[in-house]
Amino acid sequence: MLESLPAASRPVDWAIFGVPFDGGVTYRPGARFGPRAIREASQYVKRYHIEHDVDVCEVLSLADAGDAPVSPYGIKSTLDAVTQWARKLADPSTRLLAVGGDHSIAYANIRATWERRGKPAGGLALVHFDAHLDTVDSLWGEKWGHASPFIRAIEDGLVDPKAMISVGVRGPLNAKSDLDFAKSRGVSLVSADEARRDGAAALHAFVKKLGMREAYLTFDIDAVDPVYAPGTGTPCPGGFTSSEVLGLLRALRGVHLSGADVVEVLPDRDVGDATSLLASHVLFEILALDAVAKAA
Ligand SMILES: [Mn+2]
Repeated sequence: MLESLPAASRPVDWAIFGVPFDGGVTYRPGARFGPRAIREASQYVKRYHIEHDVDVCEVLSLADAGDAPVSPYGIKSTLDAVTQWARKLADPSTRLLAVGGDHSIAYANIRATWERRGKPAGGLALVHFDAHLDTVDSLWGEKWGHASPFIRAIEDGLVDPKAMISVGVRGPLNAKSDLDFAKSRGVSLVSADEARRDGAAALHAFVKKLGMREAYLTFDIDAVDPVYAPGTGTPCPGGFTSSEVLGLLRALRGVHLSGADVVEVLPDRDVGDATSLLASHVLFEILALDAVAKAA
């Protein structure tokens, strides 16, 4: 019955919300202004996806849920406040798409998503696009920064490392041992070089292995080369072009998404809104993946 109503009249499939917080950064601040820049850039994103042959807004009911509450003075207090707020958003079946903010905020959306999807034992499967692994135990005595969301999520049982794939990782690193945690827990690592060679095949195989199991998608814009996404806080050369990364996202066709985030857009360092515009298209690609899965 509901399906016969226009998408906008149905319960919300995806609540999209901003998390204007950058208290977790190690280098350049400013990602707190990401949500408003991405909202602005998203005005020029249209609804029909050519490659997936799907009208995203016809299939999905979407809502901008505004911004989550944050405290610029506290990382953990912000993550707790965002989790608590996101936990109760919209319909219980509504999935959450968080727009950062720095990558520390992924933990809050992952926790809220894990709870809303029925606290799956062993944690959520995770698709992770990033130049960095973000599994640093602590920096300057702080355990909740943007370098640490996935070590915390794995420790807390919210993410299943054996069902986690990190795509776009590249160096230089502080030490070879920076990779140890992810490797020891069984995370699949696809470096930027490997992804450029056969990333689509690796993602396709990952989706096939998941089958009906849902996955959360976390997308750090610094997976993309700073030439294409200059507006970010910890840029690393050797990343994907816009076209490459959009192709990799499309290679996830068939995935069942539990939730997602797009983070680390820093508008003050952007050039011609290229980074915000790309981020808004990444949001569209994520929604299109869900639309095509639902339409299938
Ligand atoms: Mn990151």
